[in-house]
Formats: sequence, structure tokens, C-alpha cells
Amino acid sequence: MNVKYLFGILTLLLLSFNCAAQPDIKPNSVVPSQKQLNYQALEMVGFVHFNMNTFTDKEWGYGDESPTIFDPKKLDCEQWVKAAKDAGIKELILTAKHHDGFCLWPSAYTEHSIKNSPYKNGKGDIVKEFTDACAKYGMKAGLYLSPWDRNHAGYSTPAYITYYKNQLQELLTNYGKISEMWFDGANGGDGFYGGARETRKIDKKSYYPWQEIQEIVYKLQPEALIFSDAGPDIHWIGNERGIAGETFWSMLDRNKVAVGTADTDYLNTGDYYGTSWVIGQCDVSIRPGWFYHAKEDESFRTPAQLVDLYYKSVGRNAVFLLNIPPNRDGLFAEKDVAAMKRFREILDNTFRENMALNAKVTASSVHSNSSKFAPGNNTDNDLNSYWAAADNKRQASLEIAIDSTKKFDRILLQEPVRFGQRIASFDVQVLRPGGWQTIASGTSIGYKRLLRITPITGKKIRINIWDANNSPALSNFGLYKAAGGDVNQ
Ligand code: FUL
Repeated sequence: MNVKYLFGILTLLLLSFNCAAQPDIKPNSVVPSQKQLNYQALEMVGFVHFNMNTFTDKEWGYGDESPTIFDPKKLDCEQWVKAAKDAGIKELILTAKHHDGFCLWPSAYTEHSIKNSPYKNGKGDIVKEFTDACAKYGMKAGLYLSPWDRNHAGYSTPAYITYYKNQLQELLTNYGKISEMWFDGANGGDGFYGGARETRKIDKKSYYPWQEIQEIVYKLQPEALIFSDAGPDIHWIGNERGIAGETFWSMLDRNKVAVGTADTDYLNTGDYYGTSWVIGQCDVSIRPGWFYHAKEDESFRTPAQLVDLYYKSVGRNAVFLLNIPPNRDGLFAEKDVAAMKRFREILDNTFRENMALNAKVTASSVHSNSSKFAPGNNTDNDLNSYWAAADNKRQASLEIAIDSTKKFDRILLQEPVRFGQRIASFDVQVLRPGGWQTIASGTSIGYKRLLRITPITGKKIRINIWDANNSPALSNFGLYKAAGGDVNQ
């Protein structure tokens, strides 16, 4: 063996040993769990609002609807899953029971279910068809089980809580892996309630034993994440328009939030001083309603609008939850499917070429001067590797050499959030013939921050980090040019 070659191998071995031996940066006191990290990386999840309302043309059923009207003639859960997959959706959440109480599975605890419908002569189980289709195509499956039930006679008494827990048990035991349970905050009001037809109010703070409900979920499905206004794993973003705050922290003070009563502005920005890591989730429907209504056939969101929502959710450190409601046949409408597909094509086209890939990067500070924290880790297309400034720094800057002939108008920044969300203020500058020009600025970055600017060129990029709650670190930087259909708004 050639001596030079041997020397090369030895140096490489030594370098990788050095990196492995070098401990990571000091994490913040609030960091995500491994399952939260995995969930955030899904970026995009989907909602399927399909139930009795699909057949009554309502958004909220009263609870007295007859099971005999529920009959999707061409139901095909695989069609949903395939269309969602093409749109880049990694998990689908089905409304197993909405506020009207009708169950898409043959629950042993009620007659108000699919077992008394004409669908498959009462032998059907749509939760099963749904979870099977998800399993077949590698789609994660989540379930929505409405805490409010306008059909159940015992609603507002302890009897209903027992019923609710029993149903949860059925759903989490009989359908394989469930990756998310979605607990809605909408609750209490008028309803059928077993024939009483009255208004029932509950104390949102004490009626549901959320702690026990969480324990049931984690016991039966340890890998599942729980969504509600208050987390614990994922929280509502505070509006149903799919938009996270420009500033968005993945931290919350959970003492300040409760299911059904949380301050929506607080949920929209998260809390820089929050003591728990709770991912923000931006829910929105592709149509005006959550359920399918033929009269809304022309009012679905355009691909460009969906792309805009991606920037305002995923691009602001949250997760995008897009609802696509199946029609009465039990199928996603063709137009919705086409819009979702086009949405994904536009995003893929925009983010295909990272102009900063392998670009040379220098930094004002490098933690322990180690290659493990090298500035170039930002442009190596590896989310695991990262640059970090020295422990005592709260400010730092990076300079990235770029190809001055290429126009760009999208900027990507990602923090290694496994060490916490650290950066609190930054701007981005470009070196133009006339000097440095500031092209973007912001507060939070988190898992992913996308900035849209008017197209520009330059010789260098400078990222100035002005404030952080710990030593600044970044794992990824990218520059892109928006493709057709991805328009600034
Ligand atoms: C709300 C519900 O009242 C809507 O019907 C829908 O399910 C939405 C996702 O959550 O609170």
C-alpha cells in the first residue's frame, strides 16, 4: 500500500475520532423528545373530515341524525392515502367521531355507529379500512375522537367520561399503530343528548380528566403524540387558517394553557420563556368547510395559496395540517387532488436546487475550533451536522461565498433544535457591488425558517445573529429560486 494513501486514511480516522469524541454543545433546559423531533421532520400532515356531516351537508351535526343515511358508495381509503402521499403528506388523521357522536367503527359501547348504517350492510369498519390503507402505503395514521358528543345521553355526567375512555381504548387497541390522537377544544352546547334536546355546558377546566386520558394514550400507544390546545406534544396554532406567528417558539408554559380556553395569541407565537417543548400545528381546510359540501366544489384553495400556507406554517417552525374532505361517494374530489399534487410539484421545483450547497462558509466564532462545529456543516446537506459558536457567545456571524451569477429569492435557515430553540434575532445580508445590503430579518428560526424576498444576486451572504438564549448554532442554510406558481404574497 502506498504510504501517502495510508497517511490519508489515518488522518481521516483521526478526524472522525476527534468529531465523535467531541461532546455536543450544551443543550437548553427545554428540548424536544425524540418523538417530537421525528414528528416535526414530517413537516406536513393531513386531516380527513369524513363522517355523518358529509351526508347531511352540515359542519356540526346535532346528534339526532339517523345512521341509515350514512352510505358512501365508492369509499376508497387507498385513494385518500395515495393522493396525500403525492402531496408530501406523511400522516393522515381521520375523524373517527365528530361532535355529532356517530362512530366510523362498530363501537361496542353505542348503537350510534356504522353498524346500523347501510354501509356494507352494517358490517363495515372505516377506521379499519383507513388504518389498513395507511399501513399499506407507509402513511402514519392518526385519529380524531371528539370529546364533545351531542348524541350521548350521559354527556356532561361522569358516565360519558367512562364511555369516552372506553372508546379511546377501542381505537388504540384494535387498529395497529396510531401515531397521533387529536383532541379538539370545541365543547358543550345544545344537542340531542339521547333525546333530551337541551343545552349542556361543562366546565372545560375540570370535566375531562386530561391527565388520565393522556396516560391511556401513552400506555396503549407509547409512540403516539397527543395534540390539543395545551399539548402535551403538539398544540393548536390558535387559528384555523393554517398560519403560525412570524415569531414562533416551540416552547410553552403549560400552566398558561388549557383545552378549549387557551389564549389564541399566546398559542400563535409560543413562549420564549416556556418551560415545555410543544410543537405548533397549523390546521386549515383545502375548502371553506372542514366537511365536504358540493356547493364548495369551486372554492378549494389554489396550489399557489397552499404553497403560501406552507411558508406560513412549516417556514415558520410549525407543522402544516391540511384537511381534505372526502365527498359522499367516500372519495377525495378530483379538483382537490389536482391542487394538492400541483402544490407539491411547485415546492419540489423551488427547493430542488440549493445554490448554497457545498458553499464555503466562515464564522466569527467556532466552538472549540473543532471540525465538529465547522461553519461548512451548514452547507453539507446533512441536518445532523451543525455549526456552533463558542459557549459564551450570544451573537455571531457567518459568511457564505455564493455564485454571483445566480438569482435567488428563497432563504432557508435551520437550527439543530435537539439542543433547544436558541436564536432570537437575526438578519441576512448580501454583498452587492455597492456593499452589504440587508435582505431579510427575523426573530425565531427553530426547526425551519423560510424567508421570501425579491430575486437578487450577490457575491456573499452574511447571516448576523444578534441575540440568542444560548450559544448560537445552525445546521442548515439554503438559497433557492422560486419556481412558477410559487409567488411572493
Ligand atoms: C374544530 C371543530 O369544531 C371543527 O368542526 C373541526 O373539526 C376543526 C378541526 O376543529 O374545533
